[in-house]
Amino acid sequence: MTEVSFQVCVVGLGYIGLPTAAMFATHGLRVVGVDTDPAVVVAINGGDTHILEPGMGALLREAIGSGNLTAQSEVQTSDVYVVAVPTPLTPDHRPDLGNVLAACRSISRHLCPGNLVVIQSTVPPGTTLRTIAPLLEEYGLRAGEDFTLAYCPERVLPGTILREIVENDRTIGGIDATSTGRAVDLYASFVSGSIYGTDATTAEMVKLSENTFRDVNISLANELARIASQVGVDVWQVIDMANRHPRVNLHRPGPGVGGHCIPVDPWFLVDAVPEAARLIRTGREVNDAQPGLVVKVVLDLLGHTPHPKAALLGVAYKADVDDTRGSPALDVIYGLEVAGVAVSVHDPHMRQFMRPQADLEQAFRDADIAVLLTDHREFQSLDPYRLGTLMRSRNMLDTRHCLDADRWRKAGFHVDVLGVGRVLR
Ligand code: SAJ
Repeated sequence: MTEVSFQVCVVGLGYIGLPTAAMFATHGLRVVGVDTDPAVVVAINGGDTHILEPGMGALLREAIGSGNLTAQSEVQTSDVYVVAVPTPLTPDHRPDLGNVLAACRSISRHLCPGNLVVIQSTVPPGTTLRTIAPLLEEYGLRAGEDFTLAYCPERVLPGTILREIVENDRTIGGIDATSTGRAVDLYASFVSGSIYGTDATTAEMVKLSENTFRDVNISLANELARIASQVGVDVWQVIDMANRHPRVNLHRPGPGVGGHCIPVDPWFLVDAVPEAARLIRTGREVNDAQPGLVVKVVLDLLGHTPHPKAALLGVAYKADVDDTRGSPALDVIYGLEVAGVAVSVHDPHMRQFMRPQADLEQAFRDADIAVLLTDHREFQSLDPYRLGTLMRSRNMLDTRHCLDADRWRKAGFHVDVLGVGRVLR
């Protein structure tokens, strides 16, 4: 019998895996976290978090200080294995399960009778039962008989992860009732929310349905913005008033849908059952077209300005985070630069970005237009009078309905707001 040094092995130490590993460790379990990035392993063992999440540093130091958490680059023999690795899309919008399958192959070599394996990564419906179980059985153990296997999706919101990872209700689905029960007991070690047991495929579908609900509803808001622009009404006032209805919850239009979940997960359903997932595919296409519409509006506003320059406010995919993964701002930058517009980017939340960042005044200096792409809270207190004096012409396009347009207009700006008075085709 192989000596078991750890109770839980968490494979993947990203924005889900690291908080999860630290939670298990600070609730009395001996945990080894595994990551393929040596820099991540070194940082975590030194108590330094690479995940910029409020409270993560303190939780990690508590976990490391307790002696219950260590990070390594290889899977270690444990009682429980948790897979929390990314599942991105291929260029043709197919699920890329490479990381999950590699993690499961590493685990299968260590599997012993009585072990539990939990998949947290977002996967297409049926993956745990039909793809992962057989892969884990390659050394002869039988899923459900020799080891238990369950799917436990995560639904934390970046920025509030450490509260939500404990308080959110959870869905956990096993390949059989015993697997469900064992996984529920594991997460009950730190989860205060209600835990709902089901089967693995249902749990996979629950996760995908949550994010697809959001993506489709954002696409509805974006389509209403286009219609409102052409009808000649203010979509933000329409949404605000429609949401006074006790059962209406229209989402918010924007320059597109970013992050590495909302724009990704719906494609898992489209890929699984393409002939049925028509609305879901259309929603994705509507949202993916938003950055191009923003570029078109900016170019319209710039007209024939010689050597135009745009100041972009915000590059993160959503307010008050420092993450640009899938950010629509990246598409806007590309589209403007391809059209010959010089672009300077200012984002107070970005510590490191793929291009030199301008400070606020550098960004606005000699600009012909400012485009707000991310509604970071800092932008609401910008001084239009000071910034206006730096610009060549005072144009502002607010794609998030974030600014006080009247205040900017009083400072001499021509202000356009996405979905208000500007025809979005
Ligand atoms: N967005 C809009 N309009 C809206 C809401 C969002 O344009 O009304 C945009 C945001 O600006 C952003 C993108 O959509 O670019 C995604 O934003 P988000 O608020 O959905 O945030 P995420 O992706 O960080 O978190 C989502 C959450 N899922 C749901 O709310 C159903 C979170 O609970 C999940 O855990 C997370 O995806 C995930 O990792 O799956």
